[in-house]
Amino acid sequence: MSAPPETDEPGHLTSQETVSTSGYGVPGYILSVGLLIITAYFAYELIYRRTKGVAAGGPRFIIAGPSGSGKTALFTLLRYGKKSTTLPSVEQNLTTKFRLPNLPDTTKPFVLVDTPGHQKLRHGLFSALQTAQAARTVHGVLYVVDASAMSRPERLREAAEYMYDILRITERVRGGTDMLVAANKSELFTAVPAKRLRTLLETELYKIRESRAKSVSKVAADGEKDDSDDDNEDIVGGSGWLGKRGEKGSFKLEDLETEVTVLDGSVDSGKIDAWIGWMEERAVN
Ligand SMILES: Nc1nc2c(ncn2[C@@H]2O[C@H](COP(=O)(O)OP(=O)(O)OP(=O)(O)O)[C@@H](O)[C@H]2O)c(=O)[nH]1
Ligand SMILES: [Mg+2]
Repeated sequence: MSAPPETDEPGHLTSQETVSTSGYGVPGYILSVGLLIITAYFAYELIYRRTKGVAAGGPRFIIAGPSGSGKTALFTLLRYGKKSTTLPSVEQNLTTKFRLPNLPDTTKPFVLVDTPGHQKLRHGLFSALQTAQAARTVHGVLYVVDASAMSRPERLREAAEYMYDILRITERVRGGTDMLVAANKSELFTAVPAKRLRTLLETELYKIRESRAKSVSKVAADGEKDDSDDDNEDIVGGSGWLGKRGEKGSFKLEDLETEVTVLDGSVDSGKIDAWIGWMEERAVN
């Protein structure tokens, strides 16, 4: 193999030197960088979508609420237009083909997610909501409660506790994420009407905030934990303050960034028009 022609003349470059100083041709170098960028992009997309669970991306509504309130029954009615018997859910139901009846056919379908209400299975909702908020793909949360059970203190407390945890997340984004409290089973004579339910929930949310704040102060006083870094706490069971700091004496949902609407309805009686209207208003905004 013969060596490339060389020259001692300063400033004189051989044809090889003008092409490359590293052993790669210029087009090859550009190609390598291009390939690297493309590979990195696809790797990022793959990992991001997998880990963040946004593979089924797009605007979405998320159904949450205590167990037995009628979430899966509502999901089935919204998605398939019919009632069906349900079992307590152990995992999420998700459709990417949810259409709202009064929106034009040209509107892209929405993602509708139904989450299990059992206390031990709620982490899925918390992470799905946080992910959707981060990706700005959530139109609203439908918080379904069994209105016929809301005159029972322990059931009301459970509904308010879970709602409190969700509101702590919806409050994290500017303007909040809208929430519909769907007061289901309103056809039953024991059902608490929407207006009254709103007041009951506010009173209960206030009590929860007080008791969580008290337990944090106690722990802090015992020297186990400093409550100054409230925002970094775990949401679930955390002490996180809901509403304006320093607000005492009462709790009003209207003071939150999150717009909370309470509306009666009944999946069993097919009385869900008001809830659909609420979704349609948010879907076009
Ligand atoms: N009376 C009455 N019963 C209803 C209504 N909607 C749902 N139910 C019943 O409530 C029960 C629970 O409904 P589900 O949809 O399984 O409840 P869920 O909220 O999905 O419960 P989890 O999956 O355990 O979180 C079922 O027996 C439903 O038939 C309603 O409007 N009125
Ligand atoms: Mg269910």
